[in-house]
Amino acid sequence: MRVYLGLGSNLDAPIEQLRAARLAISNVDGISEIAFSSFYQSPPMDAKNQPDYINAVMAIETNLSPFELLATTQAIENEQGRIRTERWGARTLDIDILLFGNEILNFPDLVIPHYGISERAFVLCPLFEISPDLIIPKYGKLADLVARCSLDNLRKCN
Ligand code: A4P
Ligand code: MG
Repeated sequence: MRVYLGLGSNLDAPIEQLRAARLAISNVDGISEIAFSSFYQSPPMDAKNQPDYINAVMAIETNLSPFELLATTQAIENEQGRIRTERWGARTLDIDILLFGNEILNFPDLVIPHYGISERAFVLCPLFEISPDLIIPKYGKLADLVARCSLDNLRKCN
């Protein structure tokens, strides 16, 4: 199954956090990396007094189920020192499952496509960079979503 993961960090050397996460994810049995986007910097959404985020998107091929994958990505978040204090608080590593093939899942603890995918520039731009032709279940063509989204505060780092 082709899966897209959104990675984000705004603490403790964010680019290094994302590089470490990429390695950890690629090393999981049942996961192989297909593509990894550039890094993108942006201010935190709706939160003040937090450092800027670095975000990236990773495409993988996996034979894990959606919930196995969620458990795996949460374990990697925990290994990289994330402490969940407040929702939307600053974090060393956040891994969101953006897309799982063409599946639509609506469980309390797993919503796919990820609920922010259609409007967040820091998700849409790296996704477009690695898979410009994607059609997103429920939301339509990725290219149309990118065209509608404000890119004002997003900066490509490399
Ligand atoms: N969950 C449900 N669906 C999913 C999914 N598709 N992938 C559940 C991953 N997790 C999913 O997540 C809370 C719960 O969401 C999990 O227990 C899981 O069962 P969390 O990672 O513990 O908490 P969170 O990340 O603080 O909440 P949430 O809702 O994931 O926040 P977001 O939407 O990820 O936003 N600004 C910039 N510039 N860049 C960012 O990356 N990120 C956030 C966090 C805020 N502002 C940001 C950024
Ligand atoms: Mg999250």
